[in-house]
Amino acid sequence: MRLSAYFLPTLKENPTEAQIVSHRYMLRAGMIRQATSGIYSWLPLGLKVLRKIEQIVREEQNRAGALEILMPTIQPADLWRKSGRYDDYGKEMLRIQDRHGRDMLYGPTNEELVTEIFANSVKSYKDLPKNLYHIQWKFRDEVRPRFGVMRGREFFMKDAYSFDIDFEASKAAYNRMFVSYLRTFERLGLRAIPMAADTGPIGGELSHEFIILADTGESEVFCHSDFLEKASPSSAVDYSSDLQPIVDDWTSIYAATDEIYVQSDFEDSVPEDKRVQCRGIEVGHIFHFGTKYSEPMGATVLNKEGQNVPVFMGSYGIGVSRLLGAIIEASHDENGIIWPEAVAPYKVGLINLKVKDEACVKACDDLYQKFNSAGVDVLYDDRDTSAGGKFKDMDLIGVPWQLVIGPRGLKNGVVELKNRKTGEKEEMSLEAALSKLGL
Ligand code: 5CA
Repeated sequence: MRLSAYFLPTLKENPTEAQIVSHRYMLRAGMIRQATSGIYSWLPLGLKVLRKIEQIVREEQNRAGALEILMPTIQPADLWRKSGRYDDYGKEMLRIQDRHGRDMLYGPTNEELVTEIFANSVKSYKDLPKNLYHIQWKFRDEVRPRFGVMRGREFFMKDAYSFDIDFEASKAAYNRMFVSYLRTFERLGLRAIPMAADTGPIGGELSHEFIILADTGESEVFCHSDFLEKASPSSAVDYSSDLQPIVDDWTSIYAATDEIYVQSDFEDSVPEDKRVQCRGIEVGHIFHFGTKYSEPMGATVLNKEGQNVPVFMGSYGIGVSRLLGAIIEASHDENGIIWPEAVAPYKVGLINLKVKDEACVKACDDLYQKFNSAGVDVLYDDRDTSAGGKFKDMDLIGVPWQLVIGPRGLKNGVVELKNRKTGEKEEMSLEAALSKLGL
């Protein structure tokens, strides 16, 4: 992408409404704009990262055997009356009426709708297990929307729903999602810690929140420092095998949010020098809730004995749009964002220091062509602006590599390659720079 043709409305000043660094940088880097409280438009740079995160989440869901569907954002209220949650959900639910006066709502989550889809189509234990997921916008009329995409009112969520014949099978489904979450967050360059958690309005008896440690997080958390060094399951993990040992390994050491934290348990199970007490951002939440929805909504199947039984269910959420904020909170410096390569909007920022110099233009245009043909995402700063401004913008938007082309360097046959994360700058031949960038 040529910057001269892009839409990247960066801001020099810190927007006053943004209290935390990720919100500030997302506004300053021209990634999002607020439409109204807790509701955002996604500009090209923000949308590109959102899509990259979404794709990693999708790949790991598919790998774990979940099947992608797409349910609507608007749902009929009657479905929620059936489960008994229409009144329980309170003011957080955005209620709407259509032109015929029928009650509708903008979905805050999808247990009811997916249970109905399942109930209408699956009749036998032979069709189980099933796990259906979608990645769709949700709306919750939060009391205090804040911190940009971290706590929005409209936000993008991956939600998966598992259906099984009994508790044992349902626990195996829960374990598959547990392991796939560890892998997903690892691929996103994050260390997310599974913590025993409260189930809130979703309900159920077994639940883990996946939490990233960060000062700006909304929850207070307590855990063992060993979590910070633990290796995540590899891509070779076999989802058809028994995953209980992996789940046991990740749940045998202490980690809890303040909602269920018990001081004496923490102190008894974690040596003093290993105790971590800090704040965290919830990026995922998984629940097992048995027959809480299948029973009232009539989601039953015939079991081996020919009896009709309600299915055991779980639901599994990842805050896809929240993850942008969480990644920035975990990876930034005073100059801007530092994207992990897996989710970076562009891998290389190509900076032409002098757009009036023919040799520079030719060298940059050639390079731009090369990157594009090799399928390397490149952002080419071909604007007629100051070098200082170009460096600042490139640092702010956090592209992992900056390749700087100037007239003096070209004369000496060298270019400059900067690593955004380490800040290291190196002069080298163009060939050497390209080979470092995988070309
Ligand atoms: N139905 C279940 C699981 S599918 C559910 O809704 N779980 S949840 O309420 O915990 O939400 C799942 C994830 O969405 C959370 O872990 C969080 O990362 C994200 N999330 C929840 N509320 C918001 C919000 N207001 N803004 C941004 N992300 C949110």
